Order: sequence, then C-alpha cells, then structure tokens
Amino acid sequence: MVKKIFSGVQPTGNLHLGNYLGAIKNFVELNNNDENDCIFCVVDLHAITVKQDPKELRNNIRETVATFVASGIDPKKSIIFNQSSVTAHSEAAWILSCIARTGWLSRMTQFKEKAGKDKEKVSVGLYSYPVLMAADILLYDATHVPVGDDQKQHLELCRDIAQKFNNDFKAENFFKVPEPLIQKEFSRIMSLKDGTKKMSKSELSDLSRINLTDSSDEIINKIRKAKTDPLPMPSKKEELNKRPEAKNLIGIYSSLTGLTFEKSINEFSESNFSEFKEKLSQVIVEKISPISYEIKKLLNEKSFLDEILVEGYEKANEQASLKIKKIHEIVGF
Ligand code: AQP
Repeated sequence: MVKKIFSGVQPTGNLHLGNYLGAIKNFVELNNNDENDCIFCVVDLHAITVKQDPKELRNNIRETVATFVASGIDPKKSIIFNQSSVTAHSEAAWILSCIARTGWLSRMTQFKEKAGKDKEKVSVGLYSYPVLMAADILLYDATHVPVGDDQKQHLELCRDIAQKFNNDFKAENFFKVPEPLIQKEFSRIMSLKDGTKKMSKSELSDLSRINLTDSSDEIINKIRKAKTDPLPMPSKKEELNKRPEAKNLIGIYSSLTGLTFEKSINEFSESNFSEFKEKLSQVIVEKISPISYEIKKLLNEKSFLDEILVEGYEKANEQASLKIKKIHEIVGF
C-alpha cells in the first residue's frame, strides 16, 4: 500500500538536534522509500501563534527548506511547500474548528506548557493550533504522520476531528484517519541543561540545545557543559530511570550510532562522563557538520530555495483545492 506521508516543521529558527532526531531524520527515510508519497510543509501559519519578526520569519522559512534539503529530502521526490501559500489550510482550519470541541482542546498539554501561568495573554491561535494541524493533515488524505513524541496528543485530536466530521455529515471515509509514525525509542530529545525538559527552539539558553547550524567547536563546548550527575556512567538500563541527563545523552548517542541503549551502556559502563562526552561530541559533529555545511551553502542560493517552494505550492495547492471544494459541498456551502 502506498503510504501518504504529511508532516510539518515550524520556521521559528534554531532548528536543533531534537527536531532532527525526532522528526527530520525520519522524513529522510520516508522520502527515500519509493513506495511513499511524501509532503513536507514549512508551517508558517503555526509559527505566528507566537510573535515573529516578519524579516526573520521570511529568513527562517528559507532556512527550514534548506534544512530539509541539506538533511537529504529530495524536492523532486517529495513536495516541500509553505503552508500559508495554500489558502485551503486556513479555510479548512476554520471549518474544522466548528467540528472540534472546546473540551478536547482544553486537554492539550502542549498548550498548557506553552501558555504557562499567563493563559489569558496568549493568542487564540496558540489554543486552536491543533485544529490547524488537523486541517494540514486531512487536506491531503495523509495516511501516516511522522512526528516527535510531543505531537502524539495533537495527532489523536486530528483523528477525533476526522471521525466526528465523517459521522456528523454521514460522509463515510471522507477524511482518512491518519496513523502517527513515532519512533519507539529516542523520540523525545531533552534539554542539555535539564533532562526533564524537551530540547526546544524557544528555550532562552543556547547551551540547552545543539542547533543544526552549530560549528564543531560549539558542539564540543555544549556537550562538555551538558548537565550530568556525579555518578560514573551507568552499567544497567534500569539505572537510567532516575538519571534523566545520562539517559538523554546516551539516547542521543544511540540514536546517532544506531546502537541499542544496552549496547551504548555496555560500551561506556562505569567510565567517566568526560570520556563518553568526548565520543558523543565526535559522533554529533560527524552527523551534523555535513548538514550544517550544506544549510549554509543553500542559504546563499535563495532563488533555488524559492523555486522549491513555488513548485511545491503548485503541487500541494492542486491537491488541497480539490479537497476543500469537496468539503464545501459536504458542509452545504
Ligand atoms: N526535543 C524534541 N525531541 C524530539 N522531537 C522533537 N520535535 C521538536 N522538538 C523535539 C519534533 O520536531 C518536529 C518539528 O517541530 P516544530 O518545529 O513544528 O515545533 P515544536 O515541536 O514546538 O519544536 P520546539 O523546538 O519545541 O519549538 P518551540 O520551542 O518553538 O516550541 C515535530 O515533529 C516535533 O515533534
């Protein structure tokens, strides 16, 4: 069966190792499988749920496209486009927001985390963000959605919205109910400064994350300064449950080398963190440096990046326009 893949990344700058290991690495594998039909979206409408500087946003959109291509996504094989260019996304999001229930949205933990204590002051868009995400996916009849573990709840909401729309309008199978594609292990990369918080673009401290554009020296320095605990490296997997920072660093090592947790633990069992950190930096530099080099090179080829978005827009818009037309008919417009 052909898998129809859809996923998105926000052009909010500072794309990091968490985005790469949790999502983009998986996108590349899916792109490389000829049986898949992939769409990767730069979700700029999602980005503006928090304040963005227009000039920076424009640059970040190009940088996200450059990151996709530098990581190995082939724009001739997969559709790469910008969400705001296909107006059906905003339109479908409004229609689906009349299907989604406020009770469903108020259970979303990412909103609670991002809004923090000041819920009254965040944008309405931040609250309804998961409905727009459902529109993104459902417009293309995506069957599979590769995301990091943090997006699992939003995907469940998307499934609920699809099913309710189909039931309410007696439109059996009109919206495909998509499956999440979440890696079983290492699907949530944590901050280098706090192993209980996810690695994130918006975290103020740059030392908390490895950016995909970091130089080798920056990577080495950040890993050297990464938080650990006073104990030697663990000798058993069970020990990691109480040692979040060690678990995260070993997880990053395993994810990049393709080794299991157990094999990585055995390799460094009871040695010093400094020895492990040296090897970890080396592995990260080996993986990230070529991507970083390619991103920087592509950022000087603005017209090439813009052409990818124009071609992607044409293909995505063709599909989304057909679907939104059918949605209009079903709804009674
Ligand atoms: N720490 C992470 N570990 C694993 N996967 C992650 N993803 C993000 N952070 C991690 C996955 O990356 C994809 C793109 O994410 P996004 O840019 O759309 O937004 P996000 O999840 O909100 O990313 P950030 O870094 O946390 O941004 P801010 O700080 O702005 O909130 C998604 O598939 C996501 O799961």
